[in-house]
Amino acid sequence: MRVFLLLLVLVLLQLVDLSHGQTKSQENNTGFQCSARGSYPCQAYAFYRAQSAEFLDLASIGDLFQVSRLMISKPSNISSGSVSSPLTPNQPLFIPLTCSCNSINSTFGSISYANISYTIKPNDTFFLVSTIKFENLTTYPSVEVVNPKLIVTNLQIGDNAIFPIFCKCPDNNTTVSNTRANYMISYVVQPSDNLSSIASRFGSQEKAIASVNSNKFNVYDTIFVPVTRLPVLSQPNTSAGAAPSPTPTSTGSSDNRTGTVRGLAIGLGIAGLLLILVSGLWIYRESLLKDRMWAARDEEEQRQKQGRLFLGDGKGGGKQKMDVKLMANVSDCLDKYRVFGIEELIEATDGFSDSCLIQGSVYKGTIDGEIYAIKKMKWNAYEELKILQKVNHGNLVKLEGFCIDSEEGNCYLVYEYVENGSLYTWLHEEDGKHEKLNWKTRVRIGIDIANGLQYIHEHTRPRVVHKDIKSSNILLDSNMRAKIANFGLAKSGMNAITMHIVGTQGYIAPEYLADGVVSTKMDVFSFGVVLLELISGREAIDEEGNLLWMSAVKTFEEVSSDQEKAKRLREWMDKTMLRDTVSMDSLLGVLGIAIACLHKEPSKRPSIVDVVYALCKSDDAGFETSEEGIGSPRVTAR
Ligand SMILES: *[C@@H]1O[C@H](CO)[C@@H](O)[C@H](O)[C@H]1NC(C)=O
Ligand SMILES: *[C@@H]1O[C@H](CO)[C@@H](O)[C@H](O)[C@H]1NC(C)=O
Ligand SMILES: *[C@@H]1O[C@H](CO)[C@@H](O)[C@H](O)[C@H]1NC(C)=O
Ligand SMILES: *[C@@H]1O[C@H](CO)[C@@H](O)[C@H](O)[C@H]1NC(C)=O
Ligand SMILES: *[C@@H]1O[C@H](CO)[C@@H](O)[C@H](O)[C@H]1NC(C)=O
Ligand SMILES: *[C@@H]1O[C@H](CO)[C@@H](O)[C@H](O)[C@H]1NC(C)=O
Ligand SMILES: *[C@@H]1O[C@H](CO)[C@@H](O)[C@H](O)[C@H]1NC(C)=O
Ligand SMILES: *[C@@H]1O[C@H](CO)[C@@H](O)[C@H](O)[C@H]1NC(C)=O
Ligand SMILES: *[C@@H]1O[C@H](CO)[C@@H](O)[C@H](O)[C@H]1NC(C)=O
Ligand SMILES: CC(=O)N[C@H]1CO[C@H](CO)[C@@H](O)[C@@H]1O
Repeated sequence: MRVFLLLLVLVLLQLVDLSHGQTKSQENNTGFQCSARGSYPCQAYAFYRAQSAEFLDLASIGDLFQVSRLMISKPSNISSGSVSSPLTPNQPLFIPLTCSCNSINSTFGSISYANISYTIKPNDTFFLVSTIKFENLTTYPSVEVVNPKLIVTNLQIGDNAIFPIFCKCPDNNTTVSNTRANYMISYVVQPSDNLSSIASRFGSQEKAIASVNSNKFNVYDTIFVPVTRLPVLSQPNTSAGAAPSPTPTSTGSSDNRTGTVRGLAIGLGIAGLLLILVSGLWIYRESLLKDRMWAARDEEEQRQKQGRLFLGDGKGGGKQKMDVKLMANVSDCLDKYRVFGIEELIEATDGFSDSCLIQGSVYKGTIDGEIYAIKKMKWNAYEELKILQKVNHGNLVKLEGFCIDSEEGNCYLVYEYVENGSLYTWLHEEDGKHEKLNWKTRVRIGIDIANGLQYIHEHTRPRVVHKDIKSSNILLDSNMRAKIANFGLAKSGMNAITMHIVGTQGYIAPEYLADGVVSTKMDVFSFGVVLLELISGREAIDEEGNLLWMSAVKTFEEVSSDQEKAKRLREWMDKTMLRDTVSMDSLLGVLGIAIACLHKEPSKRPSIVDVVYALCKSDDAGFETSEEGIGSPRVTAR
């Protein structure tokens, strides 16, 4: 070990030496400064190559960047038929990003990036995730800057970190061939590149690239390529190679002063990298050793902690009846979430006063200036906690922490506060506060819910079934993007049979009601009902107890002529949407999807993957609605 330490010191010394050199390498890049005036946020794109085996399909890359497969396939010139096919190594992709200018603190200033949240997995370090999974589209020093609360050397599996994917927004002065640039592509310089090859690959100009990047850049630096429109990538099957097609170069004088990739710099970069790798490994090894040593102790301590939590301050002596096992389970989550004190929550919610009540047993509370939604439960929070700690997706409501009040025997889950409340109130409450949603927004909401479901059905192991999808469990944020809430009934594991039927009348799939069969297809069914609510503006079950889905099936099932169907739909739909122009094709498309989801036979219902795909497609202007509506991204064939 001593020898190793000595080596490390030598290595560090050398590192210091290197960083005194002239080249500022990407490894030392904490991010790109921005000023929030005007152009932020904007639509941007990252150029990404499908590389490691883990990321050879659009679904896993989509999960990594928190976008749907279609949002990648469209700008990347991948036909919609092959979104499910595996990608070939080195296949080029454009990943859409929402680029914003984020203030770090007053001394540090603001840097521009796209927020990508990422859950730490075994063996992850900021360095490895930045350089391998995100392929150097960010750097670990920048990850450290935007995650001041995480300790680099002590990352826990399940921690949430923001990976700031570098991006930049063009301003009025950013031009390519005297035309204002519409997008900036974040691009990581490869060893074989030079400025002119990059410019021609993306249909930009050397001068334009030089004007928005610092004077020198090295291999594996992220640079920004301004373009007036996204170039068309040529995908493996349509042409010979995996390289993007060089789009015709715009004319423009080259500016050789800048942008030379220097061999020396590469050498230094790689040496530095190796050194950091070695020290990273060492730190990892150390922490591993430590972990083992502490594991036994921790266990003991945890047990004691549980005891303490359970017993409260000792006054609650009579509460031993509470489920000890449950408490033991909850303690698994202690280190992943903020544990709130009951006093904190009481203060935040004005003593759980009615004025803070959102709905049911959910209260709105402000803690340290942040607003949270606080759900009060009896001791049955464990299932929800267990499931929520596995999931992390923009279309699922995020759990921030919890609190256990042993005095009262209550458990509180503390969630992110979602500003605009539930979809149910927007659709069904006539309080004058809620403007009627237009069709475009409704379709977007449908796609968001489907994306959230796709995540829990397809990308969690074991799969999670929500079991209680309904409009009151769909929350809308300030941009009217939907998030699925309330995992209180959710189940992990598939095809279980339950005796104990739970769920909400009007949304429950028939096979579950009849036989208690739990499968992802029951969520698909309930989702179909939510689509019907979006189309019709009616409630899932009316005052006389008529089920919406039955009414829809009866109205539309037998009709084969499109004309007749359209006629009935015009009768049936939410008429408030007629204030805007609504595409009948789009309505019919979504109705068709809803009806398919409601098939009595679960195996005949589409999977949520098919639903996501069909929904995006059924929308005429699929591209615009499935994207953040900034600018109008277009894939232009030249
Ligand atoms: C980063 O680069 C700057 C200048 O290029 C240098 O002064 C600084 O020491 C470097 N920082 C690190 C952590 O290497
Ligand atoms: C990709 O773009 C090329 C034109 O460069 C076009 O011929 C081809 O059909 C496109 N491929 C797909 C899958 O859209
Ligand atoms: C990104 O995260 C920062 C804080 O972490 C927040 O201030 C900012 O609004 C977020 N931006 C987007 C586009 O979500
Ligand atoms: C993490 O690293 C250990 C040891 O290097 C290895 O055995 C294990 O398979 C790795 N785990 C994952 C998930 O890659
Ligand atoms: C990222 O950069 C490092 C050097 O800093 C390099 O070793 C690594 O291969 C790069 N990753 C990718 C995916 O190109
Ligand atoms: C501002 O942020 C930087 C980067 O995280 C940090 O080094 C610095 O200490 C912070 N300054 C203050 C005043 O918080
Ligand atoms: C950019 O130009 C547009 C219109 O041409 C103008 O409205 C906007 O204020 C300009 N922004 C800046 C930062 O100059
Ligand atoms: C644009 O360029 C003009 C002159 O070239 C300069 O005065 C102005 O500050 C620039 N604006 C921005 C937003 O960079
Ligand atoms: C840039 O690279 C291309 C091939 O990748 C080569 O043909 C060209 O000569 C290079 N230009 C310079 C200035 O090195
Ligand atoms: C349409 C087309 O060109 N398809 C080809 C895609 O690539 C496979 C394997 O390389 C060929 O077999 C297909 O014909």
